[in-house]
Amino acid sequence: MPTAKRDSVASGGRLDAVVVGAGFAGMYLLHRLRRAGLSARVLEQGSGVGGTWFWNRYPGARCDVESMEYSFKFDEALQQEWVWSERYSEQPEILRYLNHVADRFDLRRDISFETRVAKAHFDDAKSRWTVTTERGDAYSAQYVVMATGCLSSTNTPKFPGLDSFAGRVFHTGKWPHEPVDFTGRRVGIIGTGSSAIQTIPIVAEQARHLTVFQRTPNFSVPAQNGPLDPKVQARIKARYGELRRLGSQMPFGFDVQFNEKSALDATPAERRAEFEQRWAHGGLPFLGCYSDLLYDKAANELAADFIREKIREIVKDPKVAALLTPDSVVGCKRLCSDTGYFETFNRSNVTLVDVRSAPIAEILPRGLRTERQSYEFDDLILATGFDAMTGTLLRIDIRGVGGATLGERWAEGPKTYLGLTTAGFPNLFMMTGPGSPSVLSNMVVSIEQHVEWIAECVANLRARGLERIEATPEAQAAWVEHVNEVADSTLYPRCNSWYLGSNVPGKPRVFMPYLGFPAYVEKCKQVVADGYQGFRLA
Ligand code: NA7
Repeated sequence: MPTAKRDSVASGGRLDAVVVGAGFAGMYLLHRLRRAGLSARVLEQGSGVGGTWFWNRYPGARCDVESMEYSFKFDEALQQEWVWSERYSEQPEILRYLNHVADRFDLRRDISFETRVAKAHFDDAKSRWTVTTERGDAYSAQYVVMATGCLSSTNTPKFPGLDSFAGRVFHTGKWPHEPVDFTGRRVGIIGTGSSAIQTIPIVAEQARHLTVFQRTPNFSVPAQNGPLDPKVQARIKARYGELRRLGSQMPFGFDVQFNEKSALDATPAERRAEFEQRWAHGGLPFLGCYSDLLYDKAANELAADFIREKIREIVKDPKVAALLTPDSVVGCKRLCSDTGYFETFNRSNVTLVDVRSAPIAEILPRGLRTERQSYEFDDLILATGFDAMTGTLLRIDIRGVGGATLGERWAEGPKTYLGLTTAGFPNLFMMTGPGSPSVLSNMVVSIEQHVEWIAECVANLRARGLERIEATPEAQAAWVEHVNEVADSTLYPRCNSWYLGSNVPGKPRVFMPYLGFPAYVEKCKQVVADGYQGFRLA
């Protein structure tokens, strides 16, 4: 992996664009901007490419979108040559893929690694941004694109005594690069979200004892992962373009086939058959079992009951099964996709502790104390999630017109136009920002759509001799209202989730992603067709 070096464009260098982040988004954007003839530099805090897949190295980390879809489609040769080994790829394979992409398109020469951005300030008179790194290097750029990822700022709750813990502490979202061995160790894990659900079965196999501290049980469906048959892969590749197109026409931008029927119109036997078939198929497509699953509480409850029954069938101890059974809405938090999660609680070396009825009071040097009792362990895993979607953007000191900070503008929650731009911050783009489908879609598909929209926009401005694009406050207000209306028509706002920011104390409760990839793409196209409607160009 390349190491940090002060590069020649820093300290006064002028660029067309600075891109923050070298994950899927920053990498493809760099490629497209270069192709459009722009000088661009990517600033990346990690020592390598990969973003999410660079940091989330915890055992069992895996994508919940199938490999054949969770990959770039922009280059035919790339999508034909890369061979995936499993239906759902594990983190190391996705990271290898992204390193391959970096080599293939010679991206590294325009990426500064181990470079954390501290500030991005807009100079109104010059219509340029100055981006300053924590090392103090400054870049002057006409455009800044925040390709900082939706789940890139980890959330570590302020547990009293955390610093006093004498053993090793890990966060799933910032896992060490060296392999971590839990053999013979007593391990405690806090959290039962997606990351925990993936890592618990693996850690349980290694550890002497694993204690799982659960505040809220989660719905999870087996991933039904396995090796990807080369014949299946070849068949997909033979009509890749067509399949990708079909995927992008679906609500989540990938192959989640939605049954058009209402769960309430089906007979109990039909419903059972549908749920069983979805369970056997595995993973997120379970959400497509009925058209009203995400809209009607009664319909949702039928699917919820099916999963609850499965949990009771799998988990032998009825008390443990009851604790693992969610009472919330299926899909309201991101549905988890697992390999042997519920089965893990049948192991004699795994204990489940409910920290909803007795919250964690403090971390002790050799374990933790809940309001009920103390537990001992040698290593602590925090699977406590992320300050999602806005966390990383707000940690950077971003100042737009008149020196207004993004933090001030977003004090009551993020406000964007199309999740791509925000009023008062000209020539600043966000990749998969709040108000875009982002985390409610196949991220790679959403990323490609945003990259292509931004690259086309910048080329369009240049061709017309324009220097500046900025969302109007009116277009932004209308978009924010629309995003909320769409969310309010669903069951998503009915539970606490990181989609709503409710996992981070003090964060405004606002539903951040936009539901409906195809409608969103149409809107973005229409905005362009109408001469960048909702934007002020100069
Ligand atoms: P999540 O889904 O936000 O899960 C975090 C977990 O940590 C969740 O079970 C939380 O319980 C728990 N948590 C957080 N704070 C506390 C405190 N203070 N006490 C006890 N438990 C706590 O993050 P993940 O990393 O698992 O997944 C994020 C996304 O990454 C996922 O949706 C996929 O898209 C990939 P809570 O539910 O808040 O009660």
